[in-house]
Amino acid sequence: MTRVVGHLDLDYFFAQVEEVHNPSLGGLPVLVCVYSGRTEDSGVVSTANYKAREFGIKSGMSIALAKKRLKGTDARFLQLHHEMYEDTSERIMSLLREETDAIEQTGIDEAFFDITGKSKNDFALAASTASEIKREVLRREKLTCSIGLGPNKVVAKLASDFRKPDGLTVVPPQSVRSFMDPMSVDRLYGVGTKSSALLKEKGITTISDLASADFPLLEGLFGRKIAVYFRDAANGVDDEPVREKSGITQLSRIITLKKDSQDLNVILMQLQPTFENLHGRVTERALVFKSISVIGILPDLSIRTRTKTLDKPTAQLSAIAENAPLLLESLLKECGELRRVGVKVADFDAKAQTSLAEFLR
Ligand code: TTP
Ligand code: MG
Repeated sequence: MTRVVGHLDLDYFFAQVEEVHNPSLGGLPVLVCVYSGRTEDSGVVSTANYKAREFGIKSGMSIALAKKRLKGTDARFLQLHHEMYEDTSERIMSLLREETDAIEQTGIDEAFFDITGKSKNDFALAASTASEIKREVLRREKLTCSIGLGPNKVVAKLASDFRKPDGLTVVPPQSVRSFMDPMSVDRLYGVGTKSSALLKEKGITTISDLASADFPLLEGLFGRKIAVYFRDAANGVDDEPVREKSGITQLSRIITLKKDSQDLNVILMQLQPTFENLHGRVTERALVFKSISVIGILPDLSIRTRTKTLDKPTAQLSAIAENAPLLLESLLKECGELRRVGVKVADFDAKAQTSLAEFLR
């Protein structure tokens, strides 16, 4: 089935948020910097507005070099306000969630979204939805963003990057090849610096070169799995779904015992109902876990834990229900009375949650 997938990326995000909060910055080169504190100018540029970019300013550049390039201008060098960017990002992601069928956040200022259902598979309708999203972001947050639309994530990502700032680039299925073919191979989602250097050594410089490259050659360079991904992506083929990631590293549930206790059965009676609750939260998020822990909090509030690592990841309730009592028994042998007790699952299987392209990045 053909899909309509979008990618949204805020323009010069940290610097733009700073401009919104301080309108007197309007029109000036603005740089948001990470100061290391060693000397007044040690540190790097996190990002810069487009005015500053006219002077060759880039993310990651040293502050000292940026100052040199901007000598004689009225440039403003600002400190990071990470919480402010996080808050703004969270509001924009909720907005995007409201306006689309599904989203997948891939960074503080970017996300894929799926509007196949909402646009009834019609790219013209999808384009007006994308315009509406841009208008809403501007209305609610006073921020501009760039959006790309395509039949999958690979194309959508290239499209959002194509026209910036304040861009909207729509690439329907019939235009995919002509849109991608002339682009440099390192623009492709998942092709990092190392892979692109290897490809360029073999004379593969454009996406079209990669699309028609000898498959055994690619397989020799990268192994089968990655070679298949590169070949398909270069041909505009990508079946990765847009799916929300939890971003969490552990889930736990802790209860306070009715009375401090050292009795395994008494504690288990109270702890058991949390197993199902915890398991429900695991399955809701489609996670698989590889470790289970029991946490005990003593009357003096010190904490003891016991952890079991499983042979392979699982999402089974029985893995919790069978291992937690054994862990609790072993914990009680060592520490006497408990005041609070909990159970935790962690070591979620990253591969189950990450697409190959992201893994490569
Ligand atoms: P980007 O989206 O890569 O950059 P940007 O939003 O500043 O500019 P563009 O208009 O080209 O999208 O990154 C988002 C934010 O992440 C950026 O505002 C600051 C931060 N960032 C860094 O701190 N260091 C970096 O090297 C990069 C690339 C980004
Ligand atoms: Mg951005």
